[in-house]
Amino acid sequence: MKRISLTQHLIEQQREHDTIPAELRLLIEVVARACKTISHAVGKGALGDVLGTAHSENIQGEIQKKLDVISNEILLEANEWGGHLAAMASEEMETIHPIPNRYPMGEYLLLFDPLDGSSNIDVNVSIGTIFSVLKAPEGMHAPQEKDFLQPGSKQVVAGYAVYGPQTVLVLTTGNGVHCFTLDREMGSWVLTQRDMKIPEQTKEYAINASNSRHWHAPVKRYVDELQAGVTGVRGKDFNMRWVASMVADVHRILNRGGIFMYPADAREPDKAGKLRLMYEANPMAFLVEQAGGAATDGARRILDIQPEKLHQRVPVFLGSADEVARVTEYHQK
Ligand code: P6P
Repeated sequence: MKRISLTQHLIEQQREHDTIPAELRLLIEVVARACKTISHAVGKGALGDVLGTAHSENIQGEIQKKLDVISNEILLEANEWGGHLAAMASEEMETIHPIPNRYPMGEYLLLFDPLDGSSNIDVNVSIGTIFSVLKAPEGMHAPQEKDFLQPGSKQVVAGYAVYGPQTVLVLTTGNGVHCFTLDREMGSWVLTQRDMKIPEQTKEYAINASNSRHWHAPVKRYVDELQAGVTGVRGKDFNMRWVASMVADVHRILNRGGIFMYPADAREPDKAGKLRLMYEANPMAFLVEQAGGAATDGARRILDIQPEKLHQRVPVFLGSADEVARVTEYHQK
């Protein structure tokens, strides 16, 4: 594949599809640069005094790791001066973050999980950044939470970075899913996979199986059938993976197929699973659908869900289209 930079790719996409105006290209390049900075910080590990907890809690009531806070700051600082955003929202911040008055306000809203998979930080397992871009409502002057509450189908950009053996950036602007690998010597993002596609069939599933006694019947039935393998109705054996970093599991699925599940379960009946709609499920659903896969909450297409709260959670079933259709059908029965 001809090795082109992120900038050249975005300009070529703009020429071909007219979907990436200059302000949006700037936004993507600024976020990509911030992911480079986060990758650098993550890569220091114990040498950089970045491991361990920050002795603070986030809105989710989760203890923040130092790198959660550092990554959040990196994204805020990188994006607030550029004039391309009206406001930002993050898993690590209770309320939205309007652009300070000293900077011009743009027409986009940026949402992110600055460092997803925090339980893996201190043990050197892949983690990542997830981000989503919406357009600010017409005529909006002072951004409020309600301006962010748009269904995932309104996203104009979604992407993630994985800080793993390689640092990769996976991006969609609505015309396919493309992967860039960080060339650390040059400090540049290089296009390494164009138009990623998820196989409709798979032999791999991802779920935290330690919760199986809490699963509702449709999930229990679906996973039991996978585990029965050739001896059961599926007639073939399956393999299981669970990284406990959504970005790593989704990246594997985009590369070789699979189904990722984080269902609601009986542990907390009024809690709709663990993952957040606005900055985890929605961006990943946009990417997965653009790669020919599917993403539902067990009943509805994730991208059709009308959000009610910025940090609301949602059950997630995403990946190979045939498997998502099957487990979703089981929920209808
Ligand atoms: P569990 C990471 O904390 C995360 O939000 C996702 O990245 C990941 O898929 C999930 O939670 C892991 O959850 O319950 O297995 O630790």
